[in-house]
Amino acid sequence: NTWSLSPAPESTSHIRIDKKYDLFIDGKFTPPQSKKYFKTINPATEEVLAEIADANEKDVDRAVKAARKAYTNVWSKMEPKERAKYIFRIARLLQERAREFAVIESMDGGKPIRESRDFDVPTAAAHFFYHAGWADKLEYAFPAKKPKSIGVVGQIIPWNFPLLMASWKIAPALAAGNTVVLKPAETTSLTALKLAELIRDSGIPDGVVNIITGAGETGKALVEHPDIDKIAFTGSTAVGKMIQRSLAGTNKKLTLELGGKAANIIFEDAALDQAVEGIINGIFFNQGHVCCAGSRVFVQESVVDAVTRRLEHRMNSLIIGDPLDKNTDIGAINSKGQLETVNKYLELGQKEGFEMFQAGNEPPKKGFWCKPTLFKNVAQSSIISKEEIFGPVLVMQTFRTIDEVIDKANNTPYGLSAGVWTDKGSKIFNLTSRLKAGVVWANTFNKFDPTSPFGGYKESGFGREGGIQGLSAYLKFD
Ligand code: TXE
Repeated sequence: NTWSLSPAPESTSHIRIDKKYDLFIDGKFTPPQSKKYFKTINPATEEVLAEIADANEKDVDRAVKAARKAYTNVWSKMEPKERAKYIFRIARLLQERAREFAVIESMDGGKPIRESRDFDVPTAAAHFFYHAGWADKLEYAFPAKKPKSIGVVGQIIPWNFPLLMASWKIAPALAAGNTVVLKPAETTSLTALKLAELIRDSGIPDGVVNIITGAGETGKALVEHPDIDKIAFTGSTAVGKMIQRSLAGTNKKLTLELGGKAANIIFEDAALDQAVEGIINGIFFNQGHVCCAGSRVFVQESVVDAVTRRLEHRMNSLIIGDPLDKNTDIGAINSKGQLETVNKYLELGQKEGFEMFQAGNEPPKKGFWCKPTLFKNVAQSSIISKEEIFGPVLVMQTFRTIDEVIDKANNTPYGLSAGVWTDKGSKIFNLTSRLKAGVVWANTFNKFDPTSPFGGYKESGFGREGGIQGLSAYLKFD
């Protein structure tokens, strides 16, 4: 990993989490006019970590006004190379404070420290570095198109990659010359608020980035605010559709990154041990709280026994437990509500009559946990093979021919990602052009890079994040 970090600390005693967090508006932390706060808990222990301000419509209005003022008076007038310096500084500060961010991300969201330390935080820093580079080169990125900033951007993000999603949203918006009001998800606001502190420390002008906290009502107020020029949303397909409906008839721009039900396809000629690692990474990374998770595995009939044997063996070695333990593979489910959703699908899968295999050690008594789960020989028509579960639950199906597996893989309302495991390059090219997915990984899975655009088709949304395509979503060309 190019952005490698020092190991996570054994003790978390020097990690500062305040008792109470206010809203970050116009460069300062300010109490909510609502006077309300809600609690954020550690899903691995159920302990309260902090109280978080619950922004109401007036608070949203204050944040949008601050962003507008900063856009008009400062940010849109600033030399692009100056803007670049601030984005670069944010990246550097994030690298310097990487340990703190990794620990808090794992405490607030439940993900294993190995993942927050080696993936979330370094990839977030990489996004700021990458976009700092674009800020003064927009005319080279879009020759003859006269790129211009859009204005004030409202951004709403989910709880599965809180810091990383904040960086995917904020970095390109700033590089393109916009100002931002961002709302993190209510169960995981802490690293976004820590990022607010860091952004303030970068010296960026007040009001360029505003971070407001709250639940769906706060998000709704942001979407509906008349002085927002663009909304960027990552979250559930249901809320994405609501936002799309509420913006109909307005001039606001919109990009949506929604759910998925990705196919991970294993051919008989694949290196099976590697493919099994790819299946494990595809579905158990971040407890399966991943929009592009390889939640449907398709195994060619001739190798189904060999793959199942290896997969079960590998699943048995996974360690569930304390997210701050460096040996942990499967951390806590993000919230009680999400655990209930996942459990509902486990019951449904068994009721539908499919054989269920669960592995791993007994999880701790307190907290929200789900053992890594495999449903075998699942029918195409079943609910568990159709709906996004968003937990560590894998659904296995079989196939004989390429055409059959393409039909099955595309038989979903989603179209975010897919994986192909084979020794034959020709098969890879055949599949990548015929699978209706925004990203297709070959002999790997869940690989992300700021230079590569990410996004979906169909009910997985529209617009791209990352690369030149992601940058263009924050520009206008008229
Ligand atoms: O998502 P929501 P939830 C899927 C996943 C999961 C399900 C429900 O299947 O089980 O969605 O998760 C804000 N106007 N994904 O209910 O509600 C909310 O505060 C504006 C897939 O937690 O979509 C949060 O900041 N904003 C997904 C953000 O939307 C609103 C990631 C996402 O929460 C709003 C998350 C409203 N009316 C869940 N209501 C992915 N694609 O990665 C809520 N929000």
